[in-house]
Amino acid sequence: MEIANPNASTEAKVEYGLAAEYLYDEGIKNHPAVIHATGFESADWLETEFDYNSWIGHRGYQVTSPDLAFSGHGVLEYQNEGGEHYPHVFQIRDFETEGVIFLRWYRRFQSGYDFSCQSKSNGVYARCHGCPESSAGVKPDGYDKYSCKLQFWRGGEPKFYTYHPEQQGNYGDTLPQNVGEKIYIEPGRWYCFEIMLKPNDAGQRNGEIKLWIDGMLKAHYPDMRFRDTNDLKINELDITAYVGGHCVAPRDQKVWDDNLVLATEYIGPMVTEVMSTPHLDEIIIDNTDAGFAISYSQDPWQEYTKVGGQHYGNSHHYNKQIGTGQDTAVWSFTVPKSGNYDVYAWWCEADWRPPDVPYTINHSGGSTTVRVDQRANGGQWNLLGTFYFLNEGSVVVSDDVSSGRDIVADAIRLAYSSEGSLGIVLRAKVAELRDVAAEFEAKASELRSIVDELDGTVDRLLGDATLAKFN
Ligand SMILES: [Ca+2]
Ligand SMILES: [Ca+2]
Ligand SMILES: [Ca+2]
Repeated sequence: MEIANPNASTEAKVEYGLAAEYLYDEGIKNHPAVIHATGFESADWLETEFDYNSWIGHRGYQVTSPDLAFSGHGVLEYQNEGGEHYPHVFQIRDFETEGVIFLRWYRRFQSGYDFSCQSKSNGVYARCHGCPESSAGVKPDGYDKYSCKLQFWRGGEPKFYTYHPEQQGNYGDTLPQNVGEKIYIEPGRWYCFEIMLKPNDAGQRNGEIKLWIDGMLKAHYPDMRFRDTNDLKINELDITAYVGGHCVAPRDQKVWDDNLVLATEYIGPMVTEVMSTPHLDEIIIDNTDAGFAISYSQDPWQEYTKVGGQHYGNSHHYNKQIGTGQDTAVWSFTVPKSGNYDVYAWWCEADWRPPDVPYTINHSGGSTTVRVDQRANGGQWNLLGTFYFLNEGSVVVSDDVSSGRDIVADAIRLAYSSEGSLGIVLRAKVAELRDVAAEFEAKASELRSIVDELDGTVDRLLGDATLAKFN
């Protein structure tokens, strides 16, 4: 989501993501879209925080020093050795994702860092199972591998380094920043880097890579082909700061990394207290959250769990048989402030799913049903429309579809968009008062029947001969 920082100038467009919910990234691991997160707080970060890892030419060590760390006490320190040229990479291979992936980290180059030899940085890989461990300088064939890393060129210019079947040579393509004004790295200060890799669907050229620096989009390459089979999924995270290519480190110099997060959703910069408020404008309800409920009369909803699947978080619910809308799932919420909200739905796509799944949005202006094709557009937020909410609302999905099976109920998201016109606000308030009046009416008739009953009891009592003296 894109929110202008109220403290920044109007041109600065910093995009905040899921990190905005976690001050100083504390607890960010609990977000359903987060696969890995580390602040390098302990010396055994690699062993304790990742299930599978290996390393090549290890020259990176955790150090505990609040002065050196971006956040907390610990930080990863890399040593580039003068005259040396070797890879040092931590390879994490304990996950696999169906679709888009985001990797964010903070990096600082030592003051006076000499960028005269290119230096590689963190990134993600897809490697087919059983393929060679190292295949640098081998052009991908659509079935074996693809990757996207960041690297720093002469003058401290960040560029993509990406292997894909349409690259120009045997080594990966180097792609420069192509959005707005280029950023060149100043040694001695921290930067927030985030890269996104969205693999294409096999047979289509709809892959994408993006780069953000300090939350600002700096590079975007759409229409890419990374693979020719959907089985080739992203399954490796590389953490590295090696000096490489065809030159050597000009001298001993250091690089530090901190606050690294790998997720299936945009992460954005770390926030401090002052900046956390914009995210109150967003609500996400997953099928594992308290606001989600299911009911059925035909066939029960079932939960499908798979870590890192295309669904939001690690699971989705599905209803197998199509019906007449008797089997429903509902996401209920109270908005943080009245206004127009963009309402999105997330699902997990499959060929056999229905082409017309109804999402009914119960907003303050009534109910609106939007039908979506769950055979496509899975693994992303899909806009259902913009609706006004005075305070409460809900989104309902049902099995009232024309064909297919396994209707998905996964997650919904609301993002505040505007205040709402006077007409919309007044109509919503009138509808709310109508509800209050109806409630009073119901209570009044309830009270009336109690009074009638009491009246009858009094009549009976006074008609009783033994109580006649009270007459
Ligand atoms: Ca840290
Ligand atoms: Ca989910
Ligand atoms: Ca059903």
